Amino acid sequence: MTVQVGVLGATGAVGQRLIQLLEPHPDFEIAALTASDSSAGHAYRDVAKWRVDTPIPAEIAEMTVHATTPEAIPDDVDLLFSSLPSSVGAKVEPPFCEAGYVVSSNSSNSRMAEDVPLVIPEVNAEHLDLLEVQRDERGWDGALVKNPNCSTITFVPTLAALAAAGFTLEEVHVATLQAVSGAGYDGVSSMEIIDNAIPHIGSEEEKLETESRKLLGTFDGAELTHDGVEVAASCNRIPTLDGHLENVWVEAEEELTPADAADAMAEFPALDLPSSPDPLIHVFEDPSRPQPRLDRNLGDGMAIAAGGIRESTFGLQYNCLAHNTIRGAAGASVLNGELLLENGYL
Ligand code: 11C
Repeated sequence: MTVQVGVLGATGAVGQRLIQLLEPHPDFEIAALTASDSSAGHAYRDVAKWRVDTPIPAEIAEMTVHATTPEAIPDDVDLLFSSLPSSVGAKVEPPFCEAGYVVSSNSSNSRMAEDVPLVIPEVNAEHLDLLEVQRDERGWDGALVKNPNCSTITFVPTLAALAAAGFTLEEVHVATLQAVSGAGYDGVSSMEIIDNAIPHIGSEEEKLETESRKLLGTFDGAELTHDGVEVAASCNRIPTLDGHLENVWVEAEEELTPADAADAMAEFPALDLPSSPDPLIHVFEDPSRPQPRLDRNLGDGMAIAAGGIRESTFGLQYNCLAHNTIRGAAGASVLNGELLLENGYL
């Protein structure tokens, strides 16, 4: 069965990545594109300012862009991928859900709402059932599922691997070195930050600290309990194009050796979904890997890379990396779409 899908916010940096990933997708077919009112009514090629690294698909180029309202979406569309600015997402996503659409959203609004599943399928697929609570509470025929922030997605799978191997995580410190594409078009043009690093990125640190505990939490069928692990984050923008690199320190209740951690990460399973890479986590022995330019495209940009796993005075220390606009954003939403399909929500 092919599901007809739409992309909300199709002209932005993540919207373009969504089109790049969805156009050849085995289960999804792009049937609608939306953008701001000023782009509506125009051919996509005329308003997209296409910047991703493969050519704009010919059929997509000719599609007419719609305004971002439920009335503008063709009736046969069942699933919407949203990469809207969060202030816009907060206003327009609920009406789409009310109108019966299932929305897989990368936008940061509502990520921490208690009845909105925040999902990385390999980590907490079972949280998707929170949609039953959401539908009861909100009376929606549709549904809203979120993926986390790109820098959260980079390190949480490594923590989940340690937890799955039986380690009880007590405290985590994470320092990020984030690529400029995380800031969208403005970020890419800010490559003039070369010879510089900026030790502040909006509300990024809070997102890593809160989203990680929600993702690692447990859902008992009625209520979600956030994990008790303490997380402290420090976020930095550096002049790389794509790929967020992170330094992580973990303290566990049990003794956790570098060999235990490497095994846990290497063995953490992928899922049988089209966009879940196998292996999910590549573990490097070379302490100078992973690096953004060398390793961001592992698993077609959907894998996590880890390395430099060592003992530190604080506990275990390692580095990890993910492609921020693929695994961390567009690919994350597509993967959640695949999970929604597998679980009968479409
Ligand atoms: C950045 N992580 O690199 C941000 C971009 O919450 O989805 C993504 C913001 C978000 O600037």
